[in-house]
Amino acid sequence: MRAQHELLYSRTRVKPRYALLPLEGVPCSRLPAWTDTEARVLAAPVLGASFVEYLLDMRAGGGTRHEADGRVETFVYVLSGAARLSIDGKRQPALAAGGYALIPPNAAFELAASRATQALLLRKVYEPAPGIAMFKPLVGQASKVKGDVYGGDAGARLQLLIPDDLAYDLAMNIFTFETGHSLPYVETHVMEHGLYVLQGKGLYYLDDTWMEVEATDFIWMGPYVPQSYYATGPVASRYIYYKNVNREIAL
Ligand code: UGY
Ligand code: MN
Repeated sequence: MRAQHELLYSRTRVKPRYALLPLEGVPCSRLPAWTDTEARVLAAPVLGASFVEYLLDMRAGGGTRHEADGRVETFVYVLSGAARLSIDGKRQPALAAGGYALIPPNAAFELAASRATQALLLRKVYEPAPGIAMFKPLVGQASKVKGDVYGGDAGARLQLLIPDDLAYDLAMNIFTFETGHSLPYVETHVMEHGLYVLQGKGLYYLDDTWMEVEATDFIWMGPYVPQSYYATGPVASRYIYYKNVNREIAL
């Protein structure tokens, strides 16, 4: 928010095939299924995305109780704080910063913040595939996931939070770039991204324009939007992003 005597300006860009949403421009709302929680809707079908992504701020004791609907899968990633998670009534390891879970559409879950907690939450209609069984719930911690050298550049590392397995129809990855390192080319692909910058800053190439981005920015990239990234420092930059994978393209 700017003081009344300051000019208004914004890096926000909303285009038909991509959007850059600096957090300061996204107001909070509340959701019926979440108590003591403020939600910012980062991506939604009305934007052009085929998934929903929220940034959630839960007060201590806030959270949700979710019944399985057999249709929508949920990914949660804790940015700060700590939360208790149960899946189908079974207590899971507590989720602290970097803790995450992927819950299949046929499972119920409860999430409760033990103290003030910020988390990203993504919801997507699960796409079944012939001969592929439904995956089991997955709970992990990002700091325990190995970072692979990307494109032969040790200054660019990729962590796959969800195993590279046909059972999953989505990827959630964390990219870490040392200052001055970049994606090796301008990518153009059918998959979408919902991307949240965790740390640092850089330049994102979206469609045909370089744009400055920094920690807490969200980017939606629709199918086939040309994209690339340079980390500009002074600290390494990291972002977490969603990608739909492993399924035939519907006709
Ligand atoms: O996995 C990806 O498509 C990734 N390289 N894209 C991105 O970081 N914009
Ligand atoms: Mn990409």
